[in-house]
Amino acid sequence: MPPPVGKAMRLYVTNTSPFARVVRIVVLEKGLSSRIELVTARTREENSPYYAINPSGRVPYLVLADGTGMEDSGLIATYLDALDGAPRLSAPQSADPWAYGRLEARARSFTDGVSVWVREMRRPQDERSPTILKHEVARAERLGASWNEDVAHPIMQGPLTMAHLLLFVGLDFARDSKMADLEASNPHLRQFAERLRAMPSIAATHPAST
Ligand SMILES: N[C@@H](CCC(=O)N[C@@H](CS)C(=O)NCC(=O)O)C(=O)O
Repeated sequence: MPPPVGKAMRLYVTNTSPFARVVRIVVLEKGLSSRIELVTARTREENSPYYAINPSGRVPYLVLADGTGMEDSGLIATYLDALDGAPRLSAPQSADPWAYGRLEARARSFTDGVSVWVREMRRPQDERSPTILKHEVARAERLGASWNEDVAHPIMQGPLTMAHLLLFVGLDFARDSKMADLEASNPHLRQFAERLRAMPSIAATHPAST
C-alpha cells in the first residue's frame, strides 16, 4: 500500500485490541487525530491483505508519511508522544526511572496475560486449553491483588503515563471479556479504574464507542 496521503500517518488497529487502544488513547491525548488516519486491520485471517502491510499481522502498526512502518504499542506510543517535543506519557521526566519502569513492565505483563486468555477463549471450544485459561486467571488474580497495593504509588496517583494506560486497558479487557472481576475484589484498583474510565480519551476508545 502507498504511503498515507490525506493524513500524514496511518494507524492500523482493531476495535478490541487493548494494545491498539493504548495507542488510540495516546493519539487523542496528544491531539494527533487530524494527522493520523485510523484503519481497521483484518488480523488472524488466512491470506489477510494486511499481511502485505505488516508481515507480523499484529496491531497496533503505524505507517509514517514516508511509508516506514513500526509495530509495538510501546514504540509507537513513544514515537507519537515525542512528536511535539514534550513527551509526558512514555518517559515521565519527574519520576525515578526505575520506579516507573517497574510499574510499566508489570502493567504490560498484566495486559499480556489477559490477552492470552482472551485469545484462547476465541478459539473453538474444543481447541481451548483449560490449563492455559486457568493459569492466566490465576496470574491475573495475583497481579490484580498486587496492583491493588501498587496503585497507591505516587506515580500511579499522578498524571497519566503508559503504565496507567497499560494497566487500565488490561483491566477493562478482563472486565468486558468476563475473565475475572478484579475490580470487585480490589477496591483501590476499582477506584483507579473508575478515575481513568471517566477520562474522555479513555471513554472514547472503549470498543462500544468506536
Ligand atoms: N507487544 C505488542 C503486542 C501486540 C499484539 O499482541 N496484538 C494483538 C492484538 S491485542 C494482535 O495483533 N494479534 C493478532 C495476531 O496475533 O495475529 C504490542 O504491545 O503492540
